[in-house]
Amino acid sequence: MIKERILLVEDNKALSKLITKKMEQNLDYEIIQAYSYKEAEEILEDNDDFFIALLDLNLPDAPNGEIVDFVLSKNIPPIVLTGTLDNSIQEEMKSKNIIDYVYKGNIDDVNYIFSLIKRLSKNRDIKVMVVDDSQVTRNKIRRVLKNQMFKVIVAAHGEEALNYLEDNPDIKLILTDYNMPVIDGLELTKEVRKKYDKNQLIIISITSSNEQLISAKFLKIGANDFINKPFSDEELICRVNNSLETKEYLDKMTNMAHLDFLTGLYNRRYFFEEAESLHNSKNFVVAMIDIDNFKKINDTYGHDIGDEVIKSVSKTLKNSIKGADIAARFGGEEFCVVLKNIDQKNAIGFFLKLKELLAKNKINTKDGTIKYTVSIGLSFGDNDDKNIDELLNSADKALYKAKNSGKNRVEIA
Ligand code: GH3
Ligand code: MG
Ligand code: MG
Repeated sequence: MIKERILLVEDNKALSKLITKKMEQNLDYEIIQAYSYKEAEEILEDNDDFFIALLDLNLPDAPNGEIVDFVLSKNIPPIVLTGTLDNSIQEEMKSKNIIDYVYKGNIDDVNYIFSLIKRLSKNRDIKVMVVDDSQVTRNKIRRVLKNQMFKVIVAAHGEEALNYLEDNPDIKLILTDYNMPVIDGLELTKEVRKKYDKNQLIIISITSSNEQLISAKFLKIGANDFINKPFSDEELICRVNNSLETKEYLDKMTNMAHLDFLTGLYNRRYFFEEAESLHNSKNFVVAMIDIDNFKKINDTYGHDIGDEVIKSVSKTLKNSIKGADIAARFGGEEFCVVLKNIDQKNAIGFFLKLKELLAKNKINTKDGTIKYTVSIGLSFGDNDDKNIDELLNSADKALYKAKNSGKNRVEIA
């Protein structure tokens, strides 16, 4: 895959090299360096497809930040680097559609750029809805968020917001005003919380500083945070980023608690949580899969090669299932797969093919490549009979039958 590119225009070659080196170590972007306005011009003439640009305000052939307008005219969002903290320049830059204004004083500031770029790459996939009856405020917030690369939807009141949310269930964050016609911010928050909890959808309320009681009320009914009016662009961005980072951290923790460490498949505990929903499905199949003679693989080639075999099974499982199907590692070299909405004939076909696919996998060892086989036991369910424990039990019995009939087989309970 071709890497996206970042343009770095900086005449201090030592700093440019340092930033480039650190960025290439930390981020998955190709960095194109220019040391002057003219060089940047030539590069962009050739190809102006850049994710962002990092721009020094003071270049030998463009001493007053001319590069910023030039890059903006090419629709590339800029991060401005500056050696001075001069207020008037800062104010002038803030009126432009730049991502951020970074003082390049020391290594911490350079590190800040990396975290900013990582944030921006995530923001591109995040939908934010701004709900405010004032068009001026709406547009101001939209502009700030767009400069941070968010996908932004605006709504003029709570009812409109609820309609948009219905059509865009992937909205991750709502910024809402309090006073609005039809449905106000509090009502909106209450409605949204009926469907989405605090970790699924972030709500930040925007209230006037004389409405402290309202802010508290927002928090009590489930807003994640609030911002007092008037607020600076920076405060808005920081509040939004903080909430998103908390959410991402929690998502990661939840994910880790659900996944098996070695394979990234669901773990046994999470499998049972997921299996709860099975009583809503018709026609599903439960398969217990166990690697044949695995102990021998471990004994002959070592535990690490054993782990490689386990990972290779997992990879094939992940690639073979789709949508709502579940694949979990139950422990050791034992796996469970549930396929939903499938009839018995197709299910048997699927697992016979899976068995063949697994038998083709090759594992490289220092003593040459090795292959392995699996045995599979199946049991079938639909919504009105057996619970998951019973189904697992019969799949286990079928597996036992497969092992006793010579292994490398699919058996049915
Ligand atoms: P069968 O064909 O009847 O399934 O025999 P088997 O040798 O595959 O099964 P058995 O249950 O006798 O041995 C499984 C072995 O798997 C024993 C255990 O040490 C090993 N094992 C369990 N977990 C792991 C793991 O995470 N990594 C590795 N490498 N080995 C593991
Ligand atoms: Mg085994
Ligand atoms: Mg076993």
